[in-house]
Amino acid sequence: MNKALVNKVKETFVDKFNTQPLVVFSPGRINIIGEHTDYNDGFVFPAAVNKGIVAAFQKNDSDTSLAYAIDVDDTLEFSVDNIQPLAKESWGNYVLGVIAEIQKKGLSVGNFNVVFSGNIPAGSGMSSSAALENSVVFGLNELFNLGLTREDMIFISQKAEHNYVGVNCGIMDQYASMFGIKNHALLLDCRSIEAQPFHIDFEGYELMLINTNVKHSLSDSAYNDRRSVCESISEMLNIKALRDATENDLETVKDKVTEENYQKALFVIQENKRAELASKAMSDGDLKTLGELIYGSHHGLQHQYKVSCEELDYLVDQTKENDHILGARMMGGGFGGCTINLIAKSAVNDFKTKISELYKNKFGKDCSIYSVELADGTGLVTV
Ligand code: GAF
Repeated sequence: MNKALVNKVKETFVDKFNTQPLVVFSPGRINIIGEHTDYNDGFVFPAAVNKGIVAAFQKNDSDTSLAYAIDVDDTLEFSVDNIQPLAKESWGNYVLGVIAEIQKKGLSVGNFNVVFSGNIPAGSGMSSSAALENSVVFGLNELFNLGLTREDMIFISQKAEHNYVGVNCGIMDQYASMFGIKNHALLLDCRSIEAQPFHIDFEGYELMLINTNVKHSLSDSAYNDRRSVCESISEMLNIKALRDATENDLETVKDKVTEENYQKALFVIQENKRAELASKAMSDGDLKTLGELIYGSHHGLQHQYKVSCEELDYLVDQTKENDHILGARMMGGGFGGCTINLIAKSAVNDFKTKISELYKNKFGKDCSIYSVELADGTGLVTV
């Protein structure tokens, strides 16, 4: 977490509202492997990072709430007694959606003021949305003593995203952001919502993100389409989710689905397996195998699930001839955002220079490169 960010949010709150706030930090996440498996009840391997959203809250005993987003310099005014969705793509839907979902549980919140700012690069695929939702539900839970558990909170955040933002996301992002553990990644079973923490120490290697700095606009609708395809094939197979299917099971409906959709379901089944194998490789300290699985994940996301894009594929392709990089793939929902790379620490500087130049020459724009630190999940900021 970034102290300057916390101070900025706190000071802005005090300037605006003349009272001391309760401050929450909620992190973004990376995902080592297991992409588009969460809404198929499968395995994912995310970790919370030290970039996120800081939110400062206080009750205001009035009939209006004010939410101010420093980063877009925009204020939203509303009453908790009349929560309605805003136009699509309004940042306020993340806030209002959480309030609506809290109210659906029969819990009541009063009016309040909140100020937000964050340092997760927009569109990077590091889930600023889950961080924002979690910061709101966590802050309101504290402020109004709602008695929600962390598990309750992640499902509230997820439903806010479904019902107010319009993305039928799985639970990975909200889970990682809420339950992150410093220096650990979490092998999460998205059916049981149980996770096994893995201490991440790759010795001479590290995880590096490269942001394409693009976000292609079809991402939300394509995401929901992919989810529907998975659900309809599960229904055909008479199972709860694709997590329950083997490749042989899928063969039995091959002639009832298009080749494209067959490949998508096959990807999910294979990606789920890769996530499990990755945890084994990590337990064995077998980074070579981990890297191969990561490349396999990208190949499937690009050619079978079809959620990659030219910029992501280019960044991954450039790593393939580099002996110091064991694996690279697109991360998150797709159509832009970051690649995640397993790279030798000794090679980071040279590769950064090289890839920055290549990317700029190819696409006429800069990529951004971040080293990640794995962090604790959502919590109160006490300093
Ligand atoms: C997005 C979603 F929000 C997650 O639930 C997950 O499905 C991910 O895309 C793909 O793995 O981040």
